[in-house]
Amino acid sequence: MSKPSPTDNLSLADLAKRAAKTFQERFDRTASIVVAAPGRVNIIGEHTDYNDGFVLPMAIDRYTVVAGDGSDDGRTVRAARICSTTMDEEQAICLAGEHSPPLPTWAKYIRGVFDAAAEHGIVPPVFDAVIDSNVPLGGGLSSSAALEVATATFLEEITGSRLDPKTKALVCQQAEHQGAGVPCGIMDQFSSVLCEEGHLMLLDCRNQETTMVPLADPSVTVLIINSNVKHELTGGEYAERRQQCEAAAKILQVSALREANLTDLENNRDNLDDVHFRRAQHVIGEIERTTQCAEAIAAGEWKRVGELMYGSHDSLRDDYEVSCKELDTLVEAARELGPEAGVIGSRMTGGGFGGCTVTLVRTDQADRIAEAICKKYHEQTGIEATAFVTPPARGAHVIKS
Ligand code: GAF
Repeated sequence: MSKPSPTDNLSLADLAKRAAKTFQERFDRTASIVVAAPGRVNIIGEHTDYNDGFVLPMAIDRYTVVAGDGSDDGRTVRAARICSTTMDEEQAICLAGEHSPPLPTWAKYIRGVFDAAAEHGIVPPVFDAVIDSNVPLGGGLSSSAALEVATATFLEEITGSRLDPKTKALVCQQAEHQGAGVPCGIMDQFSSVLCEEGHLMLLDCRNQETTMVPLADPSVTVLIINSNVKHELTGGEYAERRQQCEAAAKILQVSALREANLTDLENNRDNLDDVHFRRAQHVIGEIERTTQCAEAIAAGEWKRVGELMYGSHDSLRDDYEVSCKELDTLVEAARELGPEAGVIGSRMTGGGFGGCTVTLVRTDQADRIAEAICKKYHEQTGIEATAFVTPPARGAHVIKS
């Protein structure tokens, strides 16, 4: 594996211990509550969630941990003191009402969860907390969803009030909308809350029903490779894609692209411009690929899984235009190695414009494959990629209470 970051190999137990120790050092008492929420990787079903489609993510064994304790130090402003080790920063975040001066982004996500949870009657007492994480930041592995869901799990624990898991995920999605101003779909927060160890989660984003798909073949492993680039572009690309999908759905006279099929699209070729046609073609095709891929994984039809993953990547690159040269380089390196070298399939994962690829590989070849892809990537781009393998991990949970 190439260049692990210092926290890459940290187990959840060690991460939790580290957060609790930092809490003790900073606040001079024991953390009474420790909770964790994972990042996610999406195996297939990209940019389908906000089109009422299917997605097939799993939780990764990289977590955000919150260690904290209620505080009765009589502070006059009702604010939580929160120390982020990842950001190396501490903020007093008001539990409600106006906050001045403006908060940094990571704290806005937390404040967003306070606000959204309050709408469901969950209002915490004043508390102190430390946040620690080994979810790579900005890598398309949902570090922000992990932060939101860990915060919501902490609020549940400190108040003793439980949210229904789907409501909890929606509370966290609302926090993301407010915190980052990105009109994201439901995949990331649902994954962090609901995913189960050993399973992929087929999520129907129309009715929010989940089907757990076991990833039970020990000879198959999930390899994540971080391109270590994040193209900022104008920042509005995600919202623009979403608007284009809505406009295409309108022209096709359906409430969401989930309701259309490729024949409807073909019949409307003259009514859609090239861009809207291609955006809709990606989404409609991707929704179909996702359910097919879940079936192929359950049946152990790995050749088919590979075809669907490459099909997804090509469509994201050509029709949806959310890939980039670095992600394409990683996927092409995997594709060139092929099944003889133990590669099942590969694609970009997450929103795009940088971040990670997900590659299904034969377990006994994982190290060699990661090394070969990272080497090729470095030769072609001059950038060091970072690779790790992960089993499908457990969703948000309480470690100590
Ligand atoms: C981001 C969003 F947050 C998700 O909702 C999803 O749309 C994804 O991009 C693309 O599949 O992670």
